[in-house]
This record gives sequence, C-alpha cells and structure tokens, in this order.
Amino acid sequence: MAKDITDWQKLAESELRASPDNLTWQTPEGIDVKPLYTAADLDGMDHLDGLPGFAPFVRGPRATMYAGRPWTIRQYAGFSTAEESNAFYRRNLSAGQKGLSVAFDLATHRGYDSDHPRVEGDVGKAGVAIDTVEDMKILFDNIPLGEMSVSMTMNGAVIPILASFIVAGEEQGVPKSALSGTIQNDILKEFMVRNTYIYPPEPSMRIVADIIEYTAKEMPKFNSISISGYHMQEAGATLVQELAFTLADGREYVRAALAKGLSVDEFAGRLSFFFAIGMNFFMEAAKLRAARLLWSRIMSEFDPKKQSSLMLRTHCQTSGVSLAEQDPYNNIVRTAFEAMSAVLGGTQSLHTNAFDEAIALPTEFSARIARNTQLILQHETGVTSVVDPLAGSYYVESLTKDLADKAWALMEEVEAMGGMTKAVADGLPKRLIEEAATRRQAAIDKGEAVIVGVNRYRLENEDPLDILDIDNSAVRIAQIKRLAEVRRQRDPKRVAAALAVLEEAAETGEGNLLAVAIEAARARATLGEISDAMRQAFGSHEATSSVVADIYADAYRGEPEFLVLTERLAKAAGGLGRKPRILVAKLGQDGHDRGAKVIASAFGDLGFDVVAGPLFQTPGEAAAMAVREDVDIVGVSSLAAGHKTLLPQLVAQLRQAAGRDIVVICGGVIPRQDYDFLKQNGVAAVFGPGTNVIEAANHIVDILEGKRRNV
Ligand code: MLC
Ligand code: 5AD
Repeated sequence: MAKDITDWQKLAESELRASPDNLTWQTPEGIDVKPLYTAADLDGMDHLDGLPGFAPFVRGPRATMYAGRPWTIRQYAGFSTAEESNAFYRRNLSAGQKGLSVAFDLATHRGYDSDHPRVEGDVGKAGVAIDTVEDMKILFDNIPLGEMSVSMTMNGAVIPILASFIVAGEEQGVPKSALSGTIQNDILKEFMVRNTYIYPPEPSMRIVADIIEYTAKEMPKFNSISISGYHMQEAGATLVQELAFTLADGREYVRAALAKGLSVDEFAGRLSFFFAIGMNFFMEAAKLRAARLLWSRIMSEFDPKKQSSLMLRTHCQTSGVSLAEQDPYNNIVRTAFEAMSAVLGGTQSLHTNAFDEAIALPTEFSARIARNTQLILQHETGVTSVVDPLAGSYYVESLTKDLADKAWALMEEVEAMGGMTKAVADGLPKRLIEEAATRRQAAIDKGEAVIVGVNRYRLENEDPLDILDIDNSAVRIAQIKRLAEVRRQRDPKRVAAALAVLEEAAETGEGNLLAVAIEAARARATLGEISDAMRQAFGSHEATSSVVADIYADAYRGEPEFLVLTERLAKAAGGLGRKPRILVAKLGQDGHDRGAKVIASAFGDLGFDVVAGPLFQTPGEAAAMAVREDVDIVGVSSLAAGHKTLLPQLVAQLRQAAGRDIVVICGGVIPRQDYDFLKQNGVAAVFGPGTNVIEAANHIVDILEGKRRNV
C-alpha cells in the first residue's frame, strides 16, 4: 500500500521513465492540470463546507436541485416567419421541451423593419422576423403566456421587443405581472463580442437599467437580464475570461440599477446568467460552481438582506464553436458530453446544440436529437437523483478554486480600470479574447489541439447533410405585406403621439423608456419606428475595428509550412510591387466576427496587407471600400446565412466599380450545397468551417499567381 505521495511519485516515475511533472497540462486559462489530485489539494480551501440552497451556493442555488425539479429543457430556436416558428415551438413543446427561447433575425436585433434596404439578406435567416405586435401575437399563438416561461434573446432592440411581448400578453388576456421568462438585455457583451448594439454605451446602459427597474416593479416573475458569457467563449475567450468578464458585467448592471434608486433586494433576485459549456468537461462543471461562489461574494458588497440576492441562477448552452462541419455526427457526441458537464455544474436551464450547427440552422431531425440528448440525460442516466455529485472530488474542487482565484484577479484588473463600462471602452476584454481566439486557431492548425474528423481522423469523403434552407426573399415579401397592412389599419395620430413621447423620454432622461414604449407598441408603432425614435435622441454606435498582431506568428514561427508560406507571400509581394492586399469584409447585419478577426490577424502575420472592414456593410459599401483601398482580394466572412443574397451583389458591384479583377473569396458557415451557386456567381473560393488558415492562405496565393499569369 502506498504510504504517501512520494511513493506514488516514485512509482509513476518508474512507469514513465521520466518525472510525472512532465504530465502537467497547462490549459489556455494558465491553470496547471496535474496528473493526480489528492486530499492534500483540498487543504485550506474554504468553500468546501457549504450546502446547496445556502450562500455562497457553490453546490447549487436550490436545496434539492434536480432531485426536486429537473433543469428546464429550453431550446433556442426561431427562423423565417412568426407562423413557421410558432408551429416549430408547438411541435417541440409536445415532444418534451419545457421552456421557450426565441431567436430573432438580425434585422430585428438591430432595430430594422423587414422592409429596410440594409437588411435584404438578413430577414428571417438567423432567427424569426418580428416587426410589430401582430407578429409577436402570431409567434405565441396558442401558447399560453401565463403558463409558459419565454426567454427572448434581444439586446439592441430590447425596448420594442419587450414592449411588444407585454402587449401580446395583454391581448392574450395575460397581465404583465403574470408573465414569466427572461430577456437577455445584456448590452456590454454586445460591445465586446456579439455586436448587435444600436446606440452608444451610455444610453444603452440606461436602457438596461430602465428594464431592470420596470420589471422589478411590474413583472415579479420575469428575469430582467441574462448576463451572458456564452458569446465570449464563442468568440474565443478562455473560461477564466468568460467568468471574469461576465461577473464584472453583472456587477456593472447592479451599479446601474442602484443608481436608478432601486434597492438591491428589489431586483437582484431576478438577475440571471448565461454561460457556454465547451469540451473541457470537468473544468466547465467547475466553472459554474466557481461562478456561484464569486457572484455571492460580489453581491455581498451591496449588503442585501435577502438570500436570493446572493444567488446565481443560470442558463447554459453547449458550445457552437466546438462543433465541426466535418463528420458532423460527431457533434452529437460532443454535445452530449457538454450537456452532462452543464448538468454536473448545476445549470437551471439548458440548450443543446443541433449537430448541423456548423452548417445551418437546425432541421426538425437535428433539433429532435438535440432535445432528446437532454431527455435521455434526465430520464435514463440517473444524474438527477443526487445534488452536486462532483462535490468533494479533489480535482473538481481544485479547479473550482483555481478558476475562482484567476477570475477574481482579472476582475480586480477591471475594477482598477474603473469597472466594465470603462474596460469595454478601452477595448481590453475584446483584445484579450481576440488574442485567445488567435492562439486557439494556431493550436488547431498545428494539430496541437485535436479535433476528431477535422485535424485528425479526417474522412476522405463526406456525405452531404439535409439542411434547412430558408427562402429569405419569400419571408421578406410576407413581412413587408403584413407591415403594410398594420400601417394601413392603425391610427397614425396615436402612433405619432406615442413616438413623440418616447423620443422626449430618451432626450430628457426622464421617465422609463419601456413604460413609454409599451403605449407605442399598443398603437402598432413598428420595431423600426420605436428604435428610430430613440436613435434620434441617442445616436448610433460606430465601432472602431482593430486587429491583434503577432499572436499567430508567435505560435507558428520556425514551422516549415509557415516559412514556406511567408516566402511565397514575399515573392508575390515582389511581383506586385507591394504586399498582396486583402479586404476582410462583413456584410449585412451579421456581427459574428471571430472568424474575420482571426483571419485578419493571422493573414497580417503571414505577410498580407490586411484592411479590416467595418461591420454591417452593404455589398455596395464593401465594393467601394475595396476600390478605394486598392485591394487585390475581398474575403467575406459569412456566419448568418446571408451569403446567397449578398455575395452575388458584391461581385456585381465590384465589377462595376473596379473595372479590373478583384478576387472574391468567402468563408464561414456555408453549406456545401451552396458552393456551386457561389462559384457560378463569381466567388473564386469558399472556405468552410474547420479550414486550416495556412492552407487557405496558400490557396489564395495560388489564385493570385494564376491571375497574374492571366494579366
Ligand atoms: C427550480 N424551482 C424549484 C426547484 N428548482 N422549486 C422547487 N424545488 C426545486 N428543486 C422553481 C424555481 O424557483 C422557479 O420558480 C421555477 O421552478 C423555474 O425554475 P428556474 O430554475 O428558475 O428555471 P427557469 O424558469 O428555466 O429559469 C432559468 C433562468 C432563466 C433563471 C436561467 O433566466 C432562463 O430561462 N434563462 C434562459 C435564457 C436563454 O434561453 N437564453 C438563450 C440565449 S441564446 P420561481 O418562481 O422562483 O421563478 C443566445 C445565442 C445567440 O444568446 O447569440 O443568439
Ligand atoms: N435557432 C437555433 N439555434 C440558434 N443559434 C443561433 N441562432 C439560432 C436559431 N435561430 C445558436 C447556435 C449558435 C448560438 C449563438 O446560438 O448554436 O452557435
């Protein structure tokens, strides 16, 4: 029998013929994961004695957790028209889903009606199109809003959406006080990573606080905010960054609500959270435990009287970015592990991603498998019987503490900068996240981070999947027709008066914006009109885009394929008389810019001259920029399914504007079924998810060389 750890060390050394210290894995969080944890690792930890249901809630916010009531199976969904999404929701609810979660299209997110010229490629694509209360009523037709809890992921256009939801409830006969659910209403992370902001930070924070105030007073069953780390992890954040920035955002919102004159116990119990669950199984479970520990510590600063004010309750979603286009059934397995990890961490509500995530929105079939993953977890695995089953694990408790300590240290940095609004304005969180994303890409490209079916065990031939394809022009026509009908039937004087009151409230800072907007929604003012009334007073937010440098090169320097490529690029530069110049463009309302940022950063390191285009360009604006900047290549990153509308327009505009050949390539979430269409429409190459950056760059140099021979 082993006597102590030194006996183990000796035995391990003889097994390995090397020191077991060599087995320590340094995670992207900078945490050293040792090959063995023992009781000694628990020495001095002060979070071990707590019980579930009691602060600091490490072991869970409820005393009985899933033994008393399982987590809510809450699948995020929405596409096309309100009719189609409503039918989809009802089928899902009858098949075992427990709560609703609405995905809106990007036009709606950014405060545009479906007939706005800037959103031609976005209507109905990545979510459901909502223009007025009439759409909202159809969305929840035959779904009793007094019984069903509804989450709505909305941040930019949060005022018109929440107002329309309240009015839809009213007209269903459900008073607002009986509505239960959650509104995302988390603008800080939009400025950092998700990009569906409309107004500048300061008025945006007022909107958040007004909603917290209104729901605290009028809607006791409604969660006023879903403070989200999910999108940070999707954008590349490490788990420590996700934890720290999310909780720091939370602290900032509490301060904003207190500044409105609310007392902490009036609203704190209805703050909720949202985290991503990626593939690092034990660490993700530990992250949720650490999050509860830290939130309770943060909230104690505000001296609440109610225990519930110290409690972190959260929704989780399995990680989209961990899923692959290649060999896509592997994604079912990945999602199942992630879901198990979320549950072992004690989530209150969960979305499991569909296996076709990296290609398109879920089909009926992929949505069923995703839902059943949770139903199997709840009914077949026995995990619901015991509260916090990982407690006491030497490893998981150590991770809980390490994550908490590291996240706290990062939060202290944010505090030293004056809080999260200031840190966001300074760009620190965004920069750190982009650096982590670029490092991760280099690790994947080099094969250090293994992804089965992508950079290891890749299939020679892939069978195409059946995917959901939305006829965006049909949705747009249907929406425009309904909008026209609403405009025809409403009382224009009542609309104008309500909008004037809203604009006044925005202008003067007096009154509650949500309270005022409800009357506008009742009068059938559209989402675009309500957004514009506030835009008059607040202005719009224009982001400045910056790109991190030297991260990709530092990870790769000295590798043969890196050297070969940089030499090729140097030669191409010699031929052109300057570095090959590429515009990395984002078109339409698609704000998912992780891919664009990583490409811009890595390509810059490789020897391209990179022009990072702004978000939300129309094809015409991107073409004009390409000509103005005299680029050789336009690379479009598309993640919101607008490619079939927007890319042909870009190619046509470029031909007209440039009078010379500018190569157009694109990458992102693009189904293989669409490759031929794009190529026929002048796109020289399409790079799907999982493309190795070095290979993509080589491909582009091939094209450039071919082009030079042609000239
Ligand atoms: C729970 N309850 C219990 C219990 N467990 N009662 C007794 N015993 C137990 N063991 C009670 C709770 O107190 C509560 O009542 C009720 O049951 C519901 O439980 P809950 O835990 O509050 O669950 P839920 O209603 O599902 O709320 C979960 C939440 C909420 C608090 C995390 O904010 C939520 O649903 N969030 C979802 C957010 C979401 O879907 N986001 C999608 C983002 S997608 P009471 O009365 O106390 O309320 C996205 C992608 C993108 O963002 O970018 O587009
Ligand atoms: N339907 C279902 N899931 C969606 N997601 C985004 N939009 C939708 C939608 N309309 C999910 C994907 C994505 C994450 C941000 O949310 O999993 O990665």
